[in-house]
Amino acid sequence: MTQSTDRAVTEVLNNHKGGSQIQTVWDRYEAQQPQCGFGELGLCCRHCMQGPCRIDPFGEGPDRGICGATADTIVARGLARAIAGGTASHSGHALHLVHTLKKALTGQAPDYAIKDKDKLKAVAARCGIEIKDRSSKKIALELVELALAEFGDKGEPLTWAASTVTAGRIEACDKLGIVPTSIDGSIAEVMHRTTYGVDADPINILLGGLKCAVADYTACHLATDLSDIIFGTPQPVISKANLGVLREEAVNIALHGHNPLLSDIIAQVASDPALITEAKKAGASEGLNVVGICCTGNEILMRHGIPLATSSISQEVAIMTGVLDAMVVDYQCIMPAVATIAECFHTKVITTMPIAKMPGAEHIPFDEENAVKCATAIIRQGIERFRSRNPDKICIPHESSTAIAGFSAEAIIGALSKVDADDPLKPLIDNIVAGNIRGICLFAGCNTVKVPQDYNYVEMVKRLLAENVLIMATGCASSAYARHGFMTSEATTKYAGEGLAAVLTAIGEAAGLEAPLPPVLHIGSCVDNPRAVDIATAIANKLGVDISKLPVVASAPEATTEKAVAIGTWAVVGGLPTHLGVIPPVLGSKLVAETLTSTVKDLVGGYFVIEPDPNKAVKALLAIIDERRAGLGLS
Ligand code: MSK
Repeated sequence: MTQSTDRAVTEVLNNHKGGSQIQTVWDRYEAQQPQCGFGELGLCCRHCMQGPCRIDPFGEGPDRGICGATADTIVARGLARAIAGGTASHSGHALHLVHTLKKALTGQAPDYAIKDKDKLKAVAARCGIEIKDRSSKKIALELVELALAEFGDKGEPLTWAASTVTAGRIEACDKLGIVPTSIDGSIAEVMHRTTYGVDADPINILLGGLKCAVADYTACHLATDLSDIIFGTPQPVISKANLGVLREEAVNIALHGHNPLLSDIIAQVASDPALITEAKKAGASEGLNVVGICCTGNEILMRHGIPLATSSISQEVAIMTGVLDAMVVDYQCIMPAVATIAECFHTKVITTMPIAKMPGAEHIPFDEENAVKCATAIIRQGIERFRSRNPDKICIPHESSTAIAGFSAEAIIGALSKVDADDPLKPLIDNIVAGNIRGICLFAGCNTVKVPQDYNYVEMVKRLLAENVLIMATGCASSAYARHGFMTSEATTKYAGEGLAAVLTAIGEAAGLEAPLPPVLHIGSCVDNPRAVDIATAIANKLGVDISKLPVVASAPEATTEKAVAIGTWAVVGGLPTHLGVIPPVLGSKLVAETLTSTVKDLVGGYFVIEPDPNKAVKALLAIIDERRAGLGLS
């Protein structure tokens, strides 16, 4: 199978100088074939030591596990646990930010501060905190306490969820009994109810999963808000994306993972003239070159314009260029294989978080109380490692695309306000009503070895843009579109339908760009998906309808992680029809599959569309958009 549609990735895979013993994610996938059919269908249960149990999907063998659990129960349990896993990741990410902001406010983490006071006030006001005549510090301290309460036993609906969605969403969740009152409590509840001998009702288990997904949304939104407060709310920025951003004459340091807490500080410290001089003295005539991988890459691209080297699935390939001097990782979506591949090159892999170590990597503990010192030490490791680079192993592809990123909800509203300062949403809504914008699609999620890298993303977006669907993207989806040149003004001219192109041109010119806005708006990392909900909620509230009525859909055509499962599930609860291009392990239960793709529609308005073929997926999404337009009385 073709590994990737990204020419830079295939160039390195075909020409790298690391030796024939190198195995990448695609080789290991081949080595795993054939994969377990029971696992693929979700019919394997290992929740107790009497197992593992497997249900025969053909009805010729066991139809129950040893405890008596049916296929429906086993599949529902597996899905709920995946949602809990994703939620735990986002909870940890968000809580880390809350603790750091608290330390900054109490003087324990002097390298952090409140960078965006307007965002602080806006978030605090939304959360019901008194703003008038109070200092930023007092407001922030109260916000921190409110945020901490979201993780514990709050006993009432979570503020970050309840204050950011339409009244209709709250009502729908209330009716189903899926309003969480604690982020971490929701995770614990799923783990409890899916352990041996607790919840055996598949529908009840699924409802627990939906509730946990709402907690995941809460954690994501909280993380986005706090990142913006501490590091600044992204604004449009022009940069480059793809492996061609690595430079032979510079010390190349890749920042990989998710949380901006370390990467943002490294991004700042990397412009220190003394460190640049050290790099030059080591022989790197172009000094330091910090690049991003995965969602840490998206965070520093959005806020600092730092080039994005590649996405999660091709993280090993960055090392195989032979010029990556250090790969610095925090947590999530980091393959342990990077340390193995690094043995074939000079790259130093540096882990930084106590919960995310890796055999073969060097661990430099990250300490927010000494963030700049820690970042400086890490950069020096990269400079030192540059000295042992082997010129015979260099294989840098030339491929890189211009990418305009930084479209936070505030940046989008800001651009629209240049068209109508009094009523910024009006131009967007007017054009949706007129059909110039047929609908909006949020692309989220990862890459997977099961699809040639980016293939589904690119195939789908070309067709949707031609049909005047405006695209927002996060996570590895945004990386795909950045690397394939969809985040440029030229892409609007090349791919957007007439109506969409006219709208993007008018906004771009009003905003002083003298060119159209890109047709794919990079709205952030995977934790930033709530930025799209903020836009949808604003549109829905202005129109006086629920989100579930809007011609807005979501797609994760190459989903991989448990985090993607959690995000997809809250998108459904949020009222968005959500396409998955990879079949999740639920087909072993007709009941669960039908509930997720059909029954849930009547309950929350959103539902999953499972379609591996990108062309059929586009047709399905366009039909849904048109159905929703008709529901609003729009042609
Ligand atoms: S990095 S969760 S592979 S989007 Fe956020 Fe990409 Fe998916 Fe990780």
